[in-house]
Amino acid sequence: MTELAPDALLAGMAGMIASGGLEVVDLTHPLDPDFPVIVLPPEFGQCARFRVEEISAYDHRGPAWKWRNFTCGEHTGTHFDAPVHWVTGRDQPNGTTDSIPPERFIGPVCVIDCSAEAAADPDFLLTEGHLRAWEADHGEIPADCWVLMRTDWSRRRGADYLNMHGDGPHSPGPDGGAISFLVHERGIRGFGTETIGTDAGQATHLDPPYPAHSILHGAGRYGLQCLRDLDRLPARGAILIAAPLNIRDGTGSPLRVLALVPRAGGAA
Ligand code: 23J
Ligand code: MN
Repeated sequence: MTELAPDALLAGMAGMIASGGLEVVDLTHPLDPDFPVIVLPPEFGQCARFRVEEISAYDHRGPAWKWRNFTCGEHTGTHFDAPVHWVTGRDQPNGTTDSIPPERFIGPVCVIDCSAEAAADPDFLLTEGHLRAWEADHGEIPADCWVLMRTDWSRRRGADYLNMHGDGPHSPGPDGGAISFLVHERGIRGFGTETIGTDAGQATHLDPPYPAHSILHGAGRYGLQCLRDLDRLPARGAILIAAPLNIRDGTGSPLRVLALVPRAGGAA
C-alpha cells in the first residue's frame, strides 16, 4: 500500500466524503422515548428511557429561542460500553468514557453476517467456528479492530426487539468461546451488536454468564449496542467512528456511530 503524506491523506479523505466516493453510514437509532431499554429482573436497578422536556419554544419562556432538556441512562439507545461498566473491568486503566484515549474512537471494522442464523433462531449463538468460517472467506480478523455482529435485529419494532418471554429475553449474541477467541487470539478493540446488549438475551445461562460483558471489559475492550443497519457495511474495509460523550467517570454513553464505507466502483 502506498503511504500518503498525512496532509494529502486527510485532504483526499475530505474530498472523497464530499464526492460520495466514501459513503458515511449512520448506524444510530434516533433517541426516542419509545425506543426500548434493557429490562433486568425486578430486584435490580433499571436503565431510564430517553425523555425530553421543553424549556421554551419562541414563547413567553424565551421569545426568540427554542430548546429542551433531556434525560436518559448511560446505556440508553445506541450506546458505547466502557470497561468499568462490568465488575471484571472495574480496575482497568483508562476504563471510563472520559479517560479512554480519543484515538480509540476511530478504527477499522469487520462485520460478521449472522442474519440468516438469527432469522432462523432468535437464541442463535455466534461461536469460534463461525468466526473461523468468516476468516476462511475474508481473511484473518486484524488486531485492534471492531467486530460487529449483523443480525438485522435493528429492523424489529416494539415488543419483538427485546423479545421478552416468561423465561426472559430471547435475542442472539456471542458465546464465551467466540468472545474469548476475538479478545485473546485476535486482540480486537471491541464488539458490537444490533440487539439491546452485546450479550445474547439468555446469556445469564452461559459460562461465564454474560461472556461478552465479562470477557471484553475484563480485558479493557469496548462494547457497542443497539446499532442499526449493519447490512449496509462490507464484511471488511470500513472505518468506524464511535466517540462516547465525555462523561466524567462514565460507564458508557449514547453516541452517534458512523461508518466510512468505500463506495463500490468509486475512484481508487
Ligand atoms: C446491565 C446489566 C446487564 C446487561 C447490561 C447492563 C447491558 O446489556 C448494557 O447495556 O450494557 S446485559
Ligand atoms: Mn450497555
